[in-house]
Amino acid sequence: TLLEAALRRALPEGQLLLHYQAQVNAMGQVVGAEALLRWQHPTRGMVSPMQFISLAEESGLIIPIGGWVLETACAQLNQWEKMPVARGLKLSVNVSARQFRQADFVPQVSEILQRMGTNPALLKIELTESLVLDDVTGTIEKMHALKAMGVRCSMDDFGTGYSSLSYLKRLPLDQLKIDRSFVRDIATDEGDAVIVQTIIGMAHNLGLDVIAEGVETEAQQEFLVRHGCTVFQGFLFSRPLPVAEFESMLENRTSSR
Ligand code: G
Ligand code: G
Ligand code: MN
Ligand code: NA
Repeated sequence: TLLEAALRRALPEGQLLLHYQAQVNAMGQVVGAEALLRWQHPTRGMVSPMQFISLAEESGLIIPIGGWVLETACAQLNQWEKMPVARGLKLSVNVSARQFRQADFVPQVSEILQRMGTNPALLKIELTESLVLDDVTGTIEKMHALKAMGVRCSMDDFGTGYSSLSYLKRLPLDQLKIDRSFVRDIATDEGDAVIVQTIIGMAHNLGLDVIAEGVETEAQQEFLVRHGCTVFQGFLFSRPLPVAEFESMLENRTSSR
């Protein structure tokens, strides 16, 4: 297709970039960021990942693109380590099923970290429930290998898939990320409120960190804090930003404290 041909050129022509969305703790400090892929096309404008990630998966282009995302994330972490205002920030990277299923995914992550000289403890891989369910045993093995390397894993969009408790406890996860569809109506929908409380309790009982995504209002944050969730991501704090704006935001937040 036309879009596929254009996407094929995106990487060599330097049209891909990462935006960064802050992850904030209960004290309002930025403790990390999520890297979100953007495609700046010369005539189509900014193309959303919603429009091209599935195409990248089907065409196999996600393999080189996913490698570029990991390498760019590591380069960014290296930069941030040199900046007082950004030192120690963790960076979460979304990995698609097809990319994760590659036999050499773990060696590839290792190779990039080593070549870039990046501290593995600063990198977090976001996986989805459907990716895990594709091949539970294989996923567990790969997650153990990542953990041994010092890389952390987070379960993205948690609650939207079909995770069972029996294998959730077998996964060497570090974090559950509460899907924003549950956070949206947390203050008004009793069902969503119960689901969110249950996810937070489950995370704590399994010894996992928990982060809520899609936090847009003070009321949502207050509910989350009241129920023990202490890390947040959402428009209430910051939109996904180009790196220069992300860094300005860090400086402004730090100097105004
Ligand atoms: O920021 P937002 O609208 O842009 O992201 C839309 C979707 O694209 C989300 O589901 C997100 O997980 C996915 N996405 C964003 N960046 C990446 C990436 O680098 N790799 C993969 N596989 N998915 C991504
Ligand atoms: O699927 P994943 O969680 O990786 O994708 C993150 C998506 O959530 C991106 O599309 C990002 O732009 C979007 N997002 C981040 N914060 C908010 C928010 O507060 N509200 C809404 N509606 N979307 C958000
Ligand atoms: Mn994500
Ligand atoms: Na998500």
